[in-house]
Amino acid sequence: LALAPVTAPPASVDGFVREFLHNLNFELGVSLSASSVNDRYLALAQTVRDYLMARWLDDQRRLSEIKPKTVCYLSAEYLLGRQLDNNLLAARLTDVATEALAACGVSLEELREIEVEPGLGNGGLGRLAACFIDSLATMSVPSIGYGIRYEYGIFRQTFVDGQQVEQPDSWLRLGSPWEFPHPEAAQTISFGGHTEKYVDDDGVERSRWIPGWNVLAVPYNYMVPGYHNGRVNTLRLWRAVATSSFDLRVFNSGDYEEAVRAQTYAENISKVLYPEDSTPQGKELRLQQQYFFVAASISDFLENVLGDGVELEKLPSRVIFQLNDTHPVIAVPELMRVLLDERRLDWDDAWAITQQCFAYTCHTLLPEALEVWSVDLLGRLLPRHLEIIYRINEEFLEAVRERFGDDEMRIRNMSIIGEHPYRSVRMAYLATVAGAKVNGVAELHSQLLRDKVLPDFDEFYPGKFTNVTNGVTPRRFIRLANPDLASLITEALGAGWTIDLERLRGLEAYAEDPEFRAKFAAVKASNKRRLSDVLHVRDGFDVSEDHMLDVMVKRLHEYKRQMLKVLHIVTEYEGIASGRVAASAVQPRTFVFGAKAAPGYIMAKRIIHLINAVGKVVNEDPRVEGRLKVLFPPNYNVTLAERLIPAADLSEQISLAGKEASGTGNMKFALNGALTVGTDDGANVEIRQLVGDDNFFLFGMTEPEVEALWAKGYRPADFYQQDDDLRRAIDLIASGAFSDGDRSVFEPIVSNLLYDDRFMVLADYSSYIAAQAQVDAAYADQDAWTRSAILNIARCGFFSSDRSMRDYIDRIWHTPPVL
Ligand code: DL6
Repeated sequence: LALAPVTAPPASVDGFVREFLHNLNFELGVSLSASSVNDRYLALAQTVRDYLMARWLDDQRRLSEIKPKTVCYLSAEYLLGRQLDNNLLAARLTDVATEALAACGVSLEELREIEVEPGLGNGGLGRLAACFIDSLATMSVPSIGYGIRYEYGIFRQTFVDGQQVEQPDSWLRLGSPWEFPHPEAAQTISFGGHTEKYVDDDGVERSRWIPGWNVLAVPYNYMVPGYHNGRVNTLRLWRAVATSSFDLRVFNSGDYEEAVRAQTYAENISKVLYPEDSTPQGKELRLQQQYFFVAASISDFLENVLGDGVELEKLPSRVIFQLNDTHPVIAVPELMRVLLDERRLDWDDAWAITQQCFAYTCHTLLPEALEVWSVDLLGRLLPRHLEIIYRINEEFLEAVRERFGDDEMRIRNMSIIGEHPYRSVRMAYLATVAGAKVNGVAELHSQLLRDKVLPDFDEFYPGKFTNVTNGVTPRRFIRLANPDLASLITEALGAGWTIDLERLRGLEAYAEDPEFRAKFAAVKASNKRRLSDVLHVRDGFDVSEDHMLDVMVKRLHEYKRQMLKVLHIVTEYEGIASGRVAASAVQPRTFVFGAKAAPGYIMAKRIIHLINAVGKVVNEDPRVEGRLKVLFPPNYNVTLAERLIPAADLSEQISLAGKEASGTGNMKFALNGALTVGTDDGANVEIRQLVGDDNFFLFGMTEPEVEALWAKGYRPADFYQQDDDLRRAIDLIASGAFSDGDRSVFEPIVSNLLYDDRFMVLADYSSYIAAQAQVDAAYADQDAWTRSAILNIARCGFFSSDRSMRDYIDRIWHTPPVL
């Protein structure tokens, strides 16, 4: 009996009802009639888990027997979004659950709405990781996602007088039914202390680390179900727990605060998601977080997944650790430390293995986002790792010298240790030296990475650099987010497109079919109504079906240029308010923003304030006759994205060329039939190539033009002087028109634009305004617009994260599916 396999409950309505009521009664301890909505949600989540459990356990057992090469995706962020619907869909349970709950008098819709999404990521990078693990499960690729179980995810954004105020995100407060804690499997993770030399039994001189303090890393496992393939992979997130919860002696002496200090210190490691995006601060806690989760993950893989008796030389045939940006790069010296100090390999063998076990994805081009750690801090927190990094660097620079001679400039430029403004470890360089492959996340980004960011490394390591263009999961971002569009596609093409997105090509023919276009337009209109309902309840906003829905949602960052969008809105408004343009001549538009600013990023917060201030004036001015509307729902997250994107007509992707590594929102919009107004940047370039110039509104300088203008000397004030519309828009902001006459409120924004403007908003303004005029003209022909929208969908199948995974497998991982 003990060996009987776990079986799933019967996938019938009756079976589901029984399981649901059992969980409600026996796991939550309430009767149906006395249960709260949260009780029912928790019981439902447990029921879905029960259906997935047999497959999960079976997959773990099979994989431990087969011992395939496994992708260990190391990422400090996973922006998962809500789990319930995704898991119901993957397990083909949506209909059964709907019926079963209805039979119990419970509305699935109501339960859906109370789920709190785990916001364990800042933006694109974290959401990409979530798309990737979905695709890996759907493609039956053996993989484990490793990360951190933050107690508080990305902050909840509220607006007070139009300004961002951050609230803690206590996502665990009402229970967290999707996780499986395993305190018994905790790993001990060490920090601090010192190293010492010793001679081992074979007479070999070695180093060892005598750590100063430890914490426990407790694994929390999450199911990652594949779509309709019965596969369930694992996401393993680590929580920090103090080794001894408090010092009883101190506690007994009455000093409670001191007694729990060590506990608090240790547990802070997984307390909060670092709220920075792109501009890492040199905070000790962040380095602790990084080392904490990679050390636990490597140890977990070696001890629990790899299994006994595997020769370490064979490690590269069993694992590839994919480094999601520089955050997990401290894993490189950690694997070296384990191989050298714990497994007693010699340096050359350990290094040969390590170099085959890692690959590195870079997600940025901004120099300030390339992470460095001061040697002081690293040496204090991880002294043995610093020694190892020094030796890696020594040997690397020796090889560079051998190849290029004593070119000191080159040596200084390539050294993993930087000297200015302080001695530091350049994590991107370490990852590049150690990684078997290095990839950028869109064609243009990968090219610029090779040509501009790491050119010496590209020369030194021919063939190491490659590109894998990002992708998004069609399950969450089409099937779940846009069910009516999904049905329409299935009606036209059959069901296979969800796992073979290139099949969307078949829609090209339908773009020419007036009946299909009418159906598509009806879906868009209904998505706008649905969005309006959501925003009405959430924020008291209404969205009119007759308005073009023009959406810019992404983190607030100057390089992404929300400011350019604001100038467009102010230009449109100023035209009407001054009487130069009749309100009736303007295409009715609702502009929607969604954006969080990093709490310490003052300029980004000012821009949020300005957007809200402009919105207030525009929305309340009767001269506008309601034809322009600005909505800025607070707390943009995955859940809101799933409502906004399907309703959008126009997708704003307007970063300065050469700054956005890829973008993934741009792909989600195009796949939901929004047309893009965008620069030649990131994955926009590939979107435009695929959808064609006629179905994309291109504007702005190209990356070489940006460079040329910088080289020549960029003077934003010249653009202000020479363009009447631009001058009027900036003057209106400067006049206090959006700040109750107080000119000082937005003065820092105005002077930044006029005298600095690092991201060249003013230089691209006129081209952007011209593109927006084309957008207006195109939207006037609704049928032609709809045709373009359908063509966007038809031609964007390339942007499935399944394709990204295939590219990683072919170019980097070499980890075939295990069916
Ligand atoms: O690759 C995912 C995503 C890209 O789509 C964005 O273009 C890029 O800005 C973002 N990068 C980061 C960088 N963080 N750090 N370091 O979030 O990655």
